[in-house]
Amino acid sequence: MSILTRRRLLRRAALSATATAAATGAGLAGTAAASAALAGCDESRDDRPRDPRSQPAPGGALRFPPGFGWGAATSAYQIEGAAKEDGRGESVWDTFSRTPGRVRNGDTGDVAADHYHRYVEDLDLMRELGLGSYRFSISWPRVQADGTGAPNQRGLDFYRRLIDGLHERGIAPMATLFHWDLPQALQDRGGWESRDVAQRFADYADHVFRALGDRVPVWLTINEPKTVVQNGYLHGHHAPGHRDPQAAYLVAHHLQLAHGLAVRALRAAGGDGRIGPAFNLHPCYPADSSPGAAEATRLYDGYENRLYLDSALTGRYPEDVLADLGPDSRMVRGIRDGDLAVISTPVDLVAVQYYTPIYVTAEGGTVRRWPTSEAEWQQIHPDGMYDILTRVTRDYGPIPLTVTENGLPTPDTLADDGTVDDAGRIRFLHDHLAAAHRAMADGVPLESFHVWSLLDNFEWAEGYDQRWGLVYVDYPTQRRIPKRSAHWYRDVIAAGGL
Ligand code: GCO
Repeated sequence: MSILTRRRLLRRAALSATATAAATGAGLAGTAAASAALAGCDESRDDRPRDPRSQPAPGGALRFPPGFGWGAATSAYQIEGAAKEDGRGESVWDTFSRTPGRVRNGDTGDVAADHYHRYVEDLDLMRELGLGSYRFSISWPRVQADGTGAPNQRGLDFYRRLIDGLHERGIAPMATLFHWDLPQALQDRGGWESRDVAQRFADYADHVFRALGDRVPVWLTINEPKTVVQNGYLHGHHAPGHRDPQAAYLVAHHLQLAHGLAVRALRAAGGDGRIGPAFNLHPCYPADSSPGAAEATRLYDGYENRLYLDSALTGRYPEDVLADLGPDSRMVRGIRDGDLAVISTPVDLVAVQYYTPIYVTAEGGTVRRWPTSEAEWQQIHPDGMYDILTRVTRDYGPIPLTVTENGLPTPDTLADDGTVDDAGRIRFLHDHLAAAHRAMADGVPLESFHVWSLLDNFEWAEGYDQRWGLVYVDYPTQRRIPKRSAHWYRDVIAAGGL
């Protein structure tokens, strides 16, 4: 399967198959392929969220170990707003979201959940939930408006206040250095296609470590490099909106390189902070029992998972993926001596983000096996959480793991009595936490779990249409209303289990 064929086989495949085929005309079946994939859905195996009255009660059988990190996650561009304040520069997402037709309803992150101004209220919400860990991201263009040079003190001060507020409330900060908001000035210089941007990232990371390194126990380098590769450079429905497979995999290499350089920067800066990558991993299963499906699934898994895991944890890119890309691909030509040693600089933990499995046909297409959430790329399959966690431990050894994202969008509405009943989220989280617990019982060193997301927020190309939060945000007033799932999660945390 060549790289061009691969273009339809990627994350959020059903969503993007039509766009990709339209963009390339590369012999893809396009809409027909997407419909055929959807037709493969086995509706008889329905684990759709069930009757809210049968929700499992907290305090039951599944205990998590003392000290387990009960958390929630967000990212800067999705919640902060304050797009032009305190010296913040433009990011690729400012550019992308302001480009007509790129984001649903023309939504942007200009205001988002206004967290930049309401962070104290949000910290108090976290305390009320009983969170032990909060994963957020630092906005590169707040720290360096154009991605280079001296850091912007006002930008760093915001994160210092946030981090101090977490400590005051007994919540451990977990900071992601890059959650997709590349300074636009760096994009103008080639973005992640430019090897130099990896070095710029290391310099930015160094500034952040020196300013905040004494107060952040866990750092994550790059959030979901795969999504930048696939959504940003293959399908074009995320910033910077390119559709260029050759560029995409060169970008993958540079993102991995940037990760390794940032790990080295933390070590050089000293201190006790731990660091690791944040990968969205997808368990890949053959859609049927044919040998062809097994073979196609293996390569698919290479692109989805091993490309990132192997390079960071074993210092090798998977041979099958390199062979598929070909020796003349921009990525393979872009790998220099010593790069893999940098990329595989030892890390302290690996962050796993799990949302959906993928079922692969002998032709290299995908089929749907489980009901989806409002996000049509997301099949609800809690066992996938067990499978991906146990697989990482089996294949890469007993490195500590954290789940840094897991969640779903639900059609939440604010009722007249002021409540938001998101029963589907409770069922989903219950079942995924139970699967994580099972993985731990089978030896996975999982230390924490973060629900995506703390707050409703800007869901990238979907704008504000999808609500992923434990806490409802009434955007016109910016009022926060904890959903039923927030109350449930609070009780789970208090009970130490399900
Ligand atoms: C991602 C990101 C988050 C998303 C979440 C829901 O995985 O795409 O890390 O920013 O909002 O995953 O799609």
